Amino acid sequence: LEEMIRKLNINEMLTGLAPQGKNAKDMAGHAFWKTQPVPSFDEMAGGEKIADGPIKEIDIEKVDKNPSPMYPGFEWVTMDLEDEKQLEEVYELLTNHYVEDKDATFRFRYSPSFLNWALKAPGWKKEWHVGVRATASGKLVAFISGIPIQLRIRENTLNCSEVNFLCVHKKLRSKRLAPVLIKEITRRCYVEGIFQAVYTVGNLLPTPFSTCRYFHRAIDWEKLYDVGFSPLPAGSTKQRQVVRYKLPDTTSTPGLREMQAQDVDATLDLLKRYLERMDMAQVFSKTEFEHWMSPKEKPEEQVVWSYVIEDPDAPDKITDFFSFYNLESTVIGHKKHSTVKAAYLFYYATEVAFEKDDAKLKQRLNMLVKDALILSKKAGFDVFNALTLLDNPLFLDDQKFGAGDGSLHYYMYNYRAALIPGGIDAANRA
Ligand code: MYA
Repeated sequence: LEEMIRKLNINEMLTGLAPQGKNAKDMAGHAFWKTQPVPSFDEMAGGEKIADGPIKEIDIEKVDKNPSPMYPGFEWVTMDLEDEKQLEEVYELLTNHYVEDKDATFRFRYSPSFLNWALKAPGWKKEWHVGVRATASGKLVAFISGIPIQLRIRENTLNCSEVNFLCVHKKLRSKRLAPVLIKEITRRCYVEGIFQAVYTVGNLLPTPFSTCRYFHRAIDWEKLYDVGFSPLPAGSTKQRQVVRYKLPDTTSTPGLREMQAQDVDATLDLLKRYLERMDMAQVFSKTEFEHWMSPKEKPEEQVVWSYVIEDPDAPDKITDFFSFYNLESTVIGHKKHSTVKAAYLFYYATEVAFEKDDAKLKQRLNMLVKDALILSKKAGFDVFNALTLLDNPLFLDDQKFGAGDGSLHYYMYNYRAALIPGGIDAANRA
């Protein structure tokens, strides 16, 4: 992996873009995005030299008080996600129409408890859960959402919204409804005095300031093979693959246990210090940390798993922390398996990161992530996913993660941000 990353031109690696004006006409082809306060491809070819800052001033007095007109036959609706029925409607829409892989084999299946977690984060606003209904049937046919977050990009901390779950019913695609939804969530953010947003998209749009690659680690290789997720490598056998991904029954890090309420202060302190090493990170309040790392659902609806390492020599001292969350995917049209259960590596932190000893950090992370894999297996996951962010490149190869074919591009709305190196570079940043 290190080899592969070094060979790539840094700009191309980060954004998938070829600089020197080659993308200029692509920008002109974006009828909607070329009208929006986002940097052009050409501007971003400036790479890491760009000065961070807002693109335009917004005069809150001039922001429309009402939504723009909706297409005839459809109407705006503010979804009330405290109402289980409406939460279920969003779940249904996403389950049938949200993101698929490029071969349409898998589609994300965010559970209602996941949506509760992701859309009702501390400070959430009902007005930022925007739907479109067909007037005659009342059916929910489109959705977009935002939640308020504090985001630090290098030395600047912004109050912004994180926009997610943009979805248009398959029958209404390519009718320019997405730009209407994006303009409406923008208006609703402006109304609240929020003038910047962050969002991630698999597709390339104008213009990412960072890009990560997805990596996958098989837990139940045979199932992943059955559903067409994992190929059988040439020269290998099924049996050999199963052996390759076998994991021990028990974890090995001394002092590892589930995170509990009394660990929150120490763990948040550790995570904050760890994230300071990064160019960009969400700034968590205690309430947010509690929400994201320890939601309180029934066990069968569990979304996030969080663990800490309590120093065996100094009880109450938390030296490490890791978490992962549950996001299933529907296996489209498969006879035997209806879903793949994926664990996504979420936040983690370790005191070892402050010792500035890469070899030691690599060793520690490998131990922690191996335990995370073991715990995810116990919890019934089929695959464990991670992106090339934080210090992840230090363990991906050793823990038998393989590169997926998906990338995740990071975007800001109404903010210009110099490119943020991902992968190996980020790991060496501290
Ligand atoms: S990413 C997940 C997006 N959802 C899916 O992929 C689910 C499956 N697909 C669909 O539901 C539809 O295909 C969607 C597009 C709804 C994606 N982000 O209506 P159209 C541009 C931004 O004819 P449709 C997530 O949720 C496209 O380039 N723009 O297309 C984060 C073209 O513009 P241009 C997108 O296929 C969302 C125009 O829309 C995306 O029927 C962040 C075509 O419109 C996309 N994912 O519908 C949103 N896909 O001509 C931005 C297409 O210029 C938030 N387009 O190229 C910005 C911040 C707003 C708040 C600001 C506050 C200050």
